[in-house]
Amino acid sequence: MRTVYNQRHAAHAATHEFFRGRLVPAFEVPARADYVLQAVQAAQFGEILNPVDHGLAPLERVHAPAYLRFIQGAHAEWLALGGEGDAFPAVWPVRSLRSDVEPASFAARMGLYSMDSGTPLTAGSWEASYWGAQAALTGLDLALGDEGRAYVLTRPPGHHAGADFFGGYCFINNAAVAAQAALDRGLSRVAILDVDYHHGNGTQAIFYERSDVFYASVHGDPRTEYPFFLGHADERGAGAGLGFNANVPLPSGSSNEAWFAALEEALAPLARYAPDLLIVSLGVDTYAHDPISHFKLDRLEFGQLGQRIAAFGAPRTLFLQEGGYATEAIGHNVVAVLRGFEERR
Ligand code: OKP
Ligand code: ZN
Repeated sequence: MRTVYNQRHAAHAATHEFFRGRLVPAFEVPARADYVLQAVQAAQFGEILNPVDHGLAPLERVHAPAYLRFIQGAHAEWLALGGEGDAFPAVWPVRSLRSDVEPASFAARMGLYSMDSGTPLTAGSWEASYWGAQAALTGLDLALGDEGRAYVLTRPPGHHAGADFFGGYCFINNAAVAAQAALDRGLSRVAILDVDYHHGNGTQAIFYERSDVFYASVHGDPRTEYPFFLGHADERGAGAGLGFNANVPLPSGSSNEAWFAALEEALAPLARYAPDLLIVSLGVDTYAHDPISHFKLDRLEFGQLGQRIAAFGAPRTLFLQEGGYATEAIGHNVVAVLRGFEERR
């Protein structure tokens, strides 16, 4: 299986993030991708390719153009106003406030276009995220070709980013961009299996009222885990999308047995859906020693996950890197998934 590596990822390098009202060292750091690259190289899975530029149009199929323009220029605006270092939002248009009018104030637009203060907007956030989406589109090219599969090594992650907001370390929703591009190239059914510890609220929201993309996720229960305000089991889609969304939340600290049972619950409706393409939002923050998450998967279980995805038997499979914060272990965990997949397919 070939890898597409977003070599511009390091342009997004936050030193700190807000946590419990304090700035703490950032978890989502460039070293994450460096470790995965080393592990993928050592595993000799095959060629490692650079992303091919597919332009802005495929991003605009998912994200509001005004949002993309904002992210593109936001850090320069922040500096021009005398801001130093990374930019953070501090005010949000919650219930009863209007979000249909774009304010002139930069601080207000930061809030309009975000969901949390835990996501530093850096000088290189746009560059890294733009090329991350290009990497996803290049991976899609491979998955739609003869090989039928690819792994996209990128950061920052994407699954929390909505059509017009950033958050949860995410700016551009790579899985959504790839899914929409696949439909635009003539596929009719795309499934997204999100195995990151955190619910992919952005991906779910983007496709919630549609039947052409089925979103299924196993994740930490939002009653206690980020992103808190989405990811409950009763969210099954709406309108034309009713029945095309499946959430399997699990309590923090759940056993591996419970996790694999939940995976089966998520895979069952996906199997009935019989997608032309399976996109895997591959977060490995389900790892037992992840510093911000609370499941218990380890090398053995990551291998079993890869095997199970292979046994699912989608005609095409695209793995996209999402979370995973036990920096030195991420590479080994990703390789375990990909190796399990390759063995079984
Ligand atoms: C992104 B992805 C920890 C607070 C948690 C948000 C977590 C985003 C996870 N300091 N902040 O789903 O792995
Ligand atoms: Zn996560």
